[in-house]
Amino acid sequence: MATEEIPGGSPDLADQLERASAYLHSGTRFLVCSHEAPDGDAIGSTLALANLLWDMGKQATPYNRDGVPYNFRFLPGADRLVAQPEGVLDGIDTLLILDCASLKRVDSRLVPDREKTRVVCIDHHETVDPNGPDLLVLDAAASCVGEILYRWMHRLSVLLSTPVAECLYVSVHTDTGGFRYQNTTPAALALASRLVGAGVDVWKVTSEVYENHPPGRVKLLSEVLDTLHISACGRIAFITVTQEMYRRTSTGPEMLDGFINFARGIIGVEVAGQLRELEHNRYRVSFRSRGRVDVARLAQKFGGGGHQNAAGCTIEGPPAQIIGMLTAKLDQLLGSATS
Ligand SMILES: [Mn+2]
Repeated sequence: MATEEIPGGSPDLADQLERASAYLHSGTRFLVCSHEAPDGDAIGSTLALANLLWDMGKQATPYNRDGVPYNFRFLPGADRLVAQPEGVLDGIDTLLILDCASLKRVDSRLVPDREKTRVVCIDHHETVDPNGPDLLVLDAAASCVGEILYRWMHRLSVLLSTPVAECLYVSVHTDTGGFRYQNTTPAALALASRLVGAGVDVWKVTSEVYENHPPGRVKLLSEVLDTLHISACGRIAFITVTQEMYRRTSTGPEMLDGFINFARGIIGVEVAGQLRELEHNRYRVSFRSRGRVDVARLAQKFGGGGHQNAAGCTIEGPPAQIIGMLTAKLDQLLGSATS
């Protein structure tokens, strides 16, 4: 069915999408990719755009170094997503990077020949890589990258198929936390309405995404919740995930989605952190803020980035030391936030 206008969308975005359309029309072989450890917006937008390109008769390869998480494998095109970097850039004239603006976060093993390959980033995060793409389409007001893609489709006057609508629905539903977060804007809800109108079976999609877990995930959750550490002031909570826990529960990092919300959902907690062991004494730290503390700024101090309410970085050291150090820094930030 035809797309319909949704509220919002800046003149800047319209201009950037116009330029992106020129890349789309002149390109013939596309690689569509997103950040490592993909979430629903990363996979949803990657597959929405791949399906759209296939519908347009283009050659397109969806790529993610970590593959498709188990709960998004039902999405149309998920079986065609490539997770091995060897040869994926061969013959590619246009590289489309979604939901992040840095090739480093996609896969450092992918090194495009910038003479032959045009790089377009479509993102809604405010942290931007200085070694930029040829074109950056950035709308920090967009609820998800899927929303930007929908606006793009509207400009292109392409039809919205049910498979593309399903992928976009996963983008907007997951990135708004099931329409709970601040980014649940009139545009996000209008987009959802259009997508359901285009044939998305809501319960089919949401039960696949949210109620389709292997038993190991629940056992892992039980172990992770045992590590809950709440600061003396009660406003900062951390959970820790180790490689040993994956081994005991036959799981992996792809099973962690949403665990941090248990820490954030505690009365009085302002900031939750999750330490995920990458290797001995090296942890990926994710932050979730209830709003007053800008965790993207904290993450940036450690070379990471993200949004005000959700950000991450990598820190070396034993967990107790990392938690102690971050708790002290967050105590300061919370002090200044309350004064
Ligand atoms: Mn996103």
